[in-house]
Amino acid sequence: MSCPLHPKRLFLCLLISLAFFVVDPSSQHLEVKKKQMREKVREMFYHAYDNYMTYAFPHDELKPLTKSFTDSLSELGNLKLEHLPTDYNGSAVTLVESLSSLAILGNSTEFEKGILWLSENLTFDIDARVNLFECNIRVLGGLISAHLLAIDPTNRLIQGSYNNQLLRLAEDLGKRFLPAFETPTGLPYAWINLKNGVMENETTETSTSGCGSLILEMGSLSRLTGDPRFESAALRALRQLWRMRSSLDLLGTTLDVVTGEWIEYSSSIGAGVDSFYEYLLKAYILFGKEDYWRMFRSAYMASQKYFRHGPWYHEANMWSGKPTYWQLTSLQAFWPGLQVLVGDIAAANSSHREFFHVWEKFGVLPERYLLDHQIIHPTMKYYPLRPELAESTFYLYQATKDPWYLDVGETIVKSLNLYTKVPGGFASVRDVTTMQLEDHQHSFFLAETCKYLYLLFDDSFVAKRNYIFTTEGHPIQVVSSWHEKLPENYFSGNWTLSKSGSWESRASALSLQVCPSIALNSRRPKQHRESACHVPDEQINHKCWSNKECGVDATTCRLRTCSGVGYCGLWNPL
Ligand code: DMJ
Repeated sequence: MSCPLHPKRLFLCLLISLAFFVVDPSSQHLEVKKKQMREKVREMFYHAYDNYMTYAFPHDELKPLTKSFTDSLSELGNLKLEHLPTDYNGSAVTLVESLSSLAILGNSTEFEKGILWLSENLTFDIDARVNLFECNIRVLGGLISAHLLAIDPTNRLIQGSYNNQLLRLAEDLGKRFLPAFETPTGLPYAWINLKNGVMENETTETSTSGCGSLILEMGSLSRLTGDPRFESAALRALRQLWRMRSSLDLLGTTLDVVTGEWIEYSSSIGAGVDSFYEYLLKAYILFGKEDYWRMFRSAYMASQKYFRHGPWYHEANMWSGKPTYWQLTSLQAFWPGLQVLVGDIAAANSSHREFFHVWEKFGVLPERYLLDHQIIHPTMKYYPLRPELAESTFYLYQATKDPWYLDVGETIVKSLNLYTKVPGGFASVRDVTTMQLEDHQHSFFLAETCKYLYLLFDDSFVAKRNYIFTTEGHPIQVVSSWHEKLPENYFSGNWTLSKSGSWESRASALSLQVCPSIALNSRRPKQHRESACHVPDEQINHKCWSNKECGVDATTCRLRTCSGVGYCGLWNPL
């Protein structure tokens, strides 16, 4: 500001300048609240972590009610403990899953201690049948992410020397995955024995998410090791899956990896499919391959057309598009977070409100809620400490900075402490109508639930760096050298990508920056753009009679149109 030295003007200038330094009491209040909340979440994380380390480590997961352990990595393969080698002590899954959270909390001592222990003790040479998807997102993803955090100089997490021990463990595990992909279709078996490969008479049934959500971890492993086999196996499976889509661009939920036939035709954004969508978009962000975006765009459009009913998403038959099941599943609550990455903030906001409404109704989110009857599913009444609502809340707060999302986070924190905290950790809820507990603290509570809640109240980690989060909440750095071809405009640091031409304004929330369009505006002041911080839809519930009611999409700046069934969306292909 320039202040010419005339006394009257000088006084005015002083007043104006002072105003800049007066702290807005509401923002001060917000900062105090954020600080209190992040301390509460920190306490939650350490309550879960310390109990795990005391009563369960080096086994996989904690049983918080009996203060004992479970070896879930192999239990996930339905093996009873007596089938495991007698000297088997677990694979410390919760420790592997906790490393990236420890890094975000800035606990370099525990992070480094964990790495040392794993590098000296962790082995995958065990006769255990494990679920490929779970082992990939939890163990491979956890190791790769911690490796990237360890070598990122901005984190200063390692005091001594780090010799890529985690990457070597990841490479060993990745190699043990490869036999699963040796099928006529290239689609991987759902189960693999880490020591012996695919077992005799192994089931050939798997899920869409099971074979379509491997590319982030296996692609990163290839980029880091220079061994292309991991990425090409995961990519081949993804492409095969995409070839199996219906003419409506929908995929079923389960399939046969040998015949390549669909088993379950009902399609959704929830269980069995969820992370397939997530990985198409995030693979595009991470690897910059146009193919991923093309697949994602078609799949996303189809999801909006066939599943969406206002803020809700029901299931539909992949061939006919006709609704099958009208149910909300708690896994679907990740969807608004994904929509933030797409830039579809208005849609994200309206769905998120509905999930939160159900959370408030029960105190936590039940696994299934029947939308047509507005009642809880008779048997799936559990809440295993899932992270999805906290995850979406974090993304929406990043995109809008609307303090209402902090209140949502506070409600989630209160519920978790009220209903699930026990002296030995945090226990899953068996029945949300009675709040009866179950003796299990899943590792994703540390990898995701606590992490997203913490990031909601302290975004310094994401503000300074450009990371995407895997479906298990493990951060992977977005680096331009991994991009197939560099975007035409690459704003280092702040932007994942930005292109000219018809795609140009789809920079945005992809890099988790706030108000991206405003920043873009300042570079090209004459160009009109909507900001992701404003919800541009005229129709907040997205219902419409004509195109002109639908407004402009926040981040893509493309015109929304009214669909045949009366909902605004990005229906027109680019
Ligand atoms: C996590 O293991 C992952 O997010 C996965 O994709 C599905 N959801 C669970 C936790 O609910």
